[in-house]
Amino acid sequence: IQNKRISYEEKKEKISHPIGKKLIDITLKKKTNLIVSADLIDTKNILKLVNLIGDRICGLKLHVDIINDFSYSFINYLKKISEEKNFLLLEDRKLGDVSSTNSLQLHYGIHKISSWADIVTVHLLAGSMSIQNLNIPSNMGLITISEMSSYGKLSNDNYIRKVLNISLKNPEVIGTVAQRKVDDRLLLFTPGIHFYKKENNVGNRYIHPIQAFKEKGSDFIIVGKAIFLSENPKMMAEEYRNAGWKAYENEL
Ligand code: 5BU
Repeated sequence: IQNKRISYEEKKEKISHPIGKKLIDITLKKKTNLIVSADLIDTKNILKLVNLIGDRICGLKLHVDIINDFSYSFINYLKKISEEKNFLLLEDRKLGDVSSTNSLQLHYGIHKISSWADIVTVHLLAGSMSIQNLNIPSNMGLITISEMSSYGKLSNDNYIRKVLNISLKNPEVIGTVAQRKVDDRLLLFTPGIHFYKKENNVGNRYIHPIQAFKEKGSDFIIVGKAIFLSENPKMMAEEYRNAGWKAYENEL
């Protein structure tokens, strides 16, 4: 029987960026490919969630610009928990401007993303040079967005192919978001995950973790509302973690 996908161990050999390797190490150590998207607007609720799910995730994804009471004590505390519980911090900033502006948005303003985030998401609408000369720390990685999960996304095959090519050529890119299999040298992140919902009423589309691994060749599932809106986020996180891990193992 032929292997249908390469293992995390093999993938780690193909990834050169330290944060990509670190993410894989965490995944192997904690046996979880689950990234939780904490789309909550109060630090108290984010920290409450993190205390419940921290042991079960390899990464916590934030939209830091939605937080009403953002502060550095919050970030420092979150950073501390992320080190204790061993997960990475992803800021889903979706930068999309020219390089000089992307750089300002990464390093300055209230959030100073580059001072704490392990990984930041970027659109490449402005072209390959938009992610050059960003002056990010060597232990910070980029995730490009090739193809979103939403209904009516504007990316076509040609656009997606170009984003993937740029992603492969830029050493600061650790992976991408796409709804299809990508080169083994990129980590593939899959948002839009839900056990039974197919879509929500505002255009996001969902697939089961099994589909993510079997059909899309995913490496990491990103789950938001299915976990943080549930009655029991701890239990739900464990269920998505198990489902993601089983779905990965089934593909080997
Ligand atoms: P949800 O509650 O599981 O739908 O949250 C999904 C999260 O992933 C949310 O923070 C989105 O901004 C994010 N997302 C997405 O849904 N689809 C995409 O293609 C990308 C990000 Br890129």
